Amino acid sequence: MSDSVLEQHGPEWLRVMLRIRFFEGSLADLFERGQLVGVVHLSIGQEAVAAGICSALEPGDQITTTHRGHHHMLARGLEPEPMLAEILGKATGYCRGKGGSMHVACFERGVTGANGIVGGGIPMALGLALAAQELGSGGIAVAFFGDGASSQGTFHETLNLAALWRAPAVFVCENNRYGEFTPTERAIAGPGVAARAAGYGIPGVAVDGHDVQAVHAAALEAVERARAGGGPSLLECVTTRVRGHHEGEENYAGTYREAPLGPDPIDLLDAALGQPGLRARLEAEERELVARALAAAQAAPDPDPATALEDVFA
Ligand SMILES: Cc1ncc(C[n+]2csc(CCOP(=O)(O)OP(=O)(O)O)c2C)c(N)n1
Repeated sequence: MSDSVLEQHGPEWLRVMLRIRFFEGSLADLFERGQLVGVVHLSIGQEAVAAGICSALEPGDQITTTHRGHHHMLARGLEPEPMLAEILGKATGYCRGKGGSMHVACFERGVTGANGIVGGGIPMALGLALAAQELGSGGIAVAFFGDGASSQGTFHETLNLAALWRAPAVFVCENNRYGEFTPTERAIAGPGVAARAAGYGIPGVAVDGHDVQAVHAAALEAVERARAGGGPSLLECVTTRVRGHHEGEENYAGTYREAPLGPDPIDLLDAALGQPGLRARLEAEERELVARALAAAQAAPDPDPATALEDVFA
C-alpha cells in the first residue's frame, strides 16, 4: 500500500473505526444494565473489515449484512442516532423501531438489510448485483457474511450463479474464527474459505482482516474488477471477534476460546499513521458523537401501537 492511500484514507478509517468501537461499547453497557431488549451481536475487533471494504465503495453501491452488522452500516455512513434508536426500538429508528439490531436497513445509503438468517444476505446481494447489471447503473453489490455462513447452501448456490452470470458482486467473508462457539477448523472442511472460490472459477483471496490497509487494497481490486465487468470475487478477511457470540454469553465465556486474540485493528492503524494527537482528538469527537446520539435515541418516543401493521409486506 502506498503512503498516499494511507494519507488519503487513514484519518477517516481511524474515525470510523473509533465510532464503531464507541457505538458498540455503548451497546455492551446498555445490555449489562438491562436496558437493551433482545439479543445483540457486537463486532468489536472486526472494525477494519468494515472500514476497509466500505471505503472502496461508491455511493450507488449496495451492501447486505448479517446479525453482526453494525460496523458495516456505520462504515457505510449510517448515522449513529437513528441506528441506536432502531436498536432501542424507538420510532425515530431507521425502520421506525420495528427492525431492531438484526434488521436495520437504509435503502438510501445502499444498506439493503441486516439479516438474522445465517447466509441469508448472500443471495440478496446477487439479486442486487444482477439488478445493477440489468439496469446498467454501474453499481456493484457486496455481501458481508461470516465463516459459518460459508458452509451454507446459499453461499455455494450464489457463488455458482454469480460466476456464471459474471455478476458485479464482491463476497466478503469475515472470518472471525468462530461460528457461535465452534472454532472454524472444526466446522470448515478444506484449505479455507478463500480456496472455495476456485470451485467456481473466480478469484479468492485471504487477507489479514485486522489490517485496514490490506483489506482496502484487496477490496479495491475486487470492486474494480466487478465494476469493469470482470465478474465476482471472494475475499476472506481473517479477523477477531473480541466479545462473545452475543452479549450476555456469560454461561459460555472462557469455555470455548482456544486461539489467542489477534491484534487490535485501531492500534495497528494508529501506529501506521504515526500522527501523535490524532487518535486522542478523534476519540474525543467520536465519544461525544456517540454519547449525544445515545441520549437522543433514549429520549425518542416509542412507536405508536396504532402503526404496528404499517410497513408490513407479507
Ligand atoms: C440459517 C441459520 N442457522 C442457524 C442460525 C443460528 N445462528 C445464529 S448466528 C450463528 C453463527 C454464525 O456464524 P458466522 O456465520 O461465522 O457469523 P459470526 O456470528 O461469527 O459473525 C448461528 C449458527 C441462524 N440464525 N440461521
